[in-house]
Order: sequence, then C-alpha cells, then structure tokens
Amino acid sequence: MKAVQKNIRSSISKGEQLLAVLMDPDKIKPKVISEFMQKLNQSIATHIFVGGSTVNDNDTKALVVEIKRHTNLPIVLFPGDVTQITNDANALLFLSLISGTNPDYLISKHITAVSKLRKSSLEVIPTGYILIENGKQTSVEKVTKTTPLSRQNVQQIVDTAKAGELLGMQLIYLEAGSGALHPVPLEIINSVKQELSIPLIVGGGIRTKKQLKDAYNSGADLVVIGTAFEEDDAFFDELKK
Ligand code: 1GP
Repeated sequence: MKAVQKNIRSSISKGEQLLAVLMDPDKIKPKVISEFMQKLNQSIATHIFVGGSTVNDNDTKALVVEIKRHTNLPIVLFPGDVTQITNDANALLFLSLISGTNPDYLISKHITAVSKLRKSSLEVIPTGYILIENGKQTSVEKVTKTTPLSRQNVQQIVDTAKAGELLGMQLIYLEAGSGALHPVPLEIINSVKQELSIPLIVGGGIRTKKQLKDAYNSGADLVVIGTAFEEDDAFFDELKK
C-alpha cells in the first residue's frame, strides 16, 4: 500500500479526523491562491483534493503545480474526467460511480485512463463513489447522467457501499454533490460506517463547523469541503489548528 492510503489508515487508527479542502481548477481564481493557501495551511486541513465537473485541459496540472509551491499537504486528484489526471499530484481517487448504472463511469473512462496511468507514478486509489439525493440536481448528476440514490432508502445505500468494499474498493465516498442543499444525512453516514471496514469519505453541502463535527461523530473518517471555502475563506478561521 502506498503513502497516501497508508497515512489515511494510520491516522484513522489513531482516532484522527481528516479534512480535505476541495479546489476546483474551474472555480478558484489564480490571484487568490496564495492567500487561500496561507489560510488553508493554518487550518486543520489534512489533504487537498483537486477536481471539478468541467475543467479545461491543463488547468488541473497548472493548479496542482501552483498548490505545491505553497504546501506539503498531500494533493489528491478527484477528477471529473480523464483529462484531469496529472502526474504532479500525489494520488488519484480512481472513482467508480457505483450509485449509477452508466457504464462510462463504471468502467469505460477507467479504460481510457490506463494509457495515462501506465506512464505515471501516481498512487491510484480505487474508490466507490456514491451519489445521494440532496434536494437539488447537482453537476455530478448532470454530467454523469445518473440518478442519485434516495436518501430515504438507507438500506440500499448501505448495500451499495458494502458491494463496493466487496469488489475491492479501498475507500467509499458518500457524496451529496457540490453545493448540496442538504449534506449526507447523519443516519446514513452512521449506518454505512457500521457496515464497512474501509475508510469512509463524506462530502457535499457541509458549510458549518457543527455539520463537520456531526459528520465525524456519525462515522466519517475524512470530510471533503469545497464550496464553503470558495465562497468565503473566512471559514478557515473557524477551523484553525
Ligand atoms: C463535492 O463533496 C465535494 O464533490 C464537496 O462539496 O463543494 O458542497 O463542499 P461542497
């Protein structure tokens, strides 16, 4: 097992709570990066995820290179598409959208990615990605043309996550979607966590310190927050080390 995954597991075994700040190359403005990174470095953030639903070619690489000038935190690609794979990051979440039935996001894009990954030293982390209904349509839903799982059907979500683990995925990511109206319900986090023996990532619509704590207390090992920092980087001040 390579470094990023190993460190996630070792932090979890020590009871540490992990926070990834999601930076979307399409949304973050180059001129604010330096100040943004300064605040990020003073916060409890442990990882940086980079990715977006629609990103121009090369913008991901440019952003990753710039982020590395400001931090030693691990940079993990969370790609919306194959074009967002760059060797400059530390790791790649190799996402299978197991809440949907679109073959493109279950296997086809992965096959396309292989020619890039064969030449790369990126740590590839097989990740079961589960989109959960949040009250409005999200970009992931539009781009992938898949239907999120109903938040009412907890058992289906638990079974989907467990199926991902049994298929050999190393992480499960419960996603309400970027800018979600409602984050993943705590009951769902709790039920999924009880069933899994692999780390659990939760993201989408988390905007307050209380929501972050609630997600951890319900069983999230790593929480991902993007929009709240994008809209107001003062949120970092509430999450100082
Ligand atoms: C989206 O889970 C991430 O893929 C983060 O969501 O932007 O709503 O924080 P937010």
